[in-house]
Amino acid sequence: MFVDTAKVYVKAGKGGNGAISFRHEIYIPKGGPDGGDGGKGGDVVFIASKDCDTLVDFRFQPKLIAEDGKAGSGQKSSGKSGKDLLVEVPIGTVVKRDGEIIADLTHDQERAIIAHGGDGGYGNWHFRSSTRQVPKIAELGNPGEAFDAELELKLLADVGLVGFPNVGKSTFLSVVSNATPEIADYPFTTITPNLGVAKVDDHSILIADIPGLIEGASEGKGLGDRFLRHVERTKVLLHLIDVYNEDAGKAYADIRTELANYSAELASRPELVVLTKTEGVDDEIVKMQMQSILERNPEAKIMKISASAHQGLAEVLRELWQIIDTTGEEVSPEKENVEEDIPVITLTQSEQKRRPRHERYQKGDRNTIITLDSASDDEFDD
Ligand SMILES: Nc1nc2c(ncn2[C@@H]2O[C@H](COP(=O)(O)OP(=O)(O)OP(=O)(O)O)[C@@H](O)[C@H]2O)c(=O)[nH]1
Ligand SMILES: [Mg+2]
Repeated sequence: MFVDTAKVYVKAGKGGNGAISFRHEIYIPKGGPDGGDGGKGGDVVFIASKDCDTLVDFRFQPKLIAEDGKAGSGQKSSGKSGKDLLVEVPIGTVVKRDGEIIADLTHDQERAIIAHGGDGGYGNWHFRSSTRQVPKIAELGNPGEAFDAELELKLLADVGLVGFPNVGKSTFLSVVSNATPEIADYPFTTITPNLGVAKVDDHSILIADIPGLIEGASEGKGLGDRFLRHVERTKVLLHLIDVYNEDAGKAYADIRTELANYSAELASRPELVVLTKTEGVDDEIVKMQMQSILERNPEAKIMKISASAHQGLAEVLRELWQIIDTTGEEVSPEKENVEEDIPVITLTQSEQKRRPRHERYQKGDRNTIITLDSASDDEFDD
């Protein structure tokens, strides 16, 4: 099952509590405090993996909970840190918290900490001083971050195939790449996106095939525009139009309208237009259809192919490579946002954010100090 959105509850581990303990040793009647620190709670970490291609697992496992840190103990022993929970997600997974992007995993094995584990609390050993020789206080561990994370898969590819149903998008993908999409002579054969790698000269081009669009897709007609998210992050759109269409110009304009309704950014993506199924079609008809598209967009770059007769394919791939090559950096608006104004959660940043615990304690902004009222004075051998 191809699932491209999911909601999961993530909960990082709680930090372990600091210990309140005093040395008990024979011949040392007044053993000092020796309560160790609590261990850090485990993080929930996402790892992008090329072996994972859908978010379906999250439907069955909607709670991701990392291990708590262990409490400290006597003899200044620190508690063990909780284990991080490592979760594989498909490449192209965008993670949001309250609608804001907190991670965007675009490369194989890229990692992001989604929920940070809480710090462990200091044990009483840290609170000794010349005036406080019997510190009966220790810190509680901090809770780990916990929230509902929204996951969205947006495929990353060089080329996105768009067009009406049945124009030959999947056939094109199947003849130029290693992909084996379903192909049939009826609309909406493709109901989930397919990826394939095409090779031309010495270049590899990653192509995403999505279900066909129809007029009104942006209002939910047909399969709607929900699959357009999978071509949102491609560098070039390959717009396929059936040469047998009554009016190729209108077909072109209708799909352009749907793209524009979905996103202005997507509509301004570099584009190559291709007339399909042209084997055995009179050159005059091909020309007329091209002319009709040019009337809608005089700038359109139009080529013709026949996937079944393997005509014009290398030319189209070469042209696509040219555009990809001159487009430069990956088109990934969301990613740019992440870098510009949304703090990416990484270990280093989060660690920077954390003030040393003794500082927090001195500023008195922490109310998680536990006192050991119940710890009687016989803890401390008077
Ligand atoms: N004659 C001819 N038929 C083709 C060519 N390419 C595709 N077809 C036929 O067109 C029909 C639709 O092809 P698909 O590749 O499934 O079309 P699609 O655009 O992926 O369709 P959806 O997934 O429904 O959006 C099939 O019957 C194909 O065999 C071609 O070059 N020539
Ligand atoms: Mg298809």
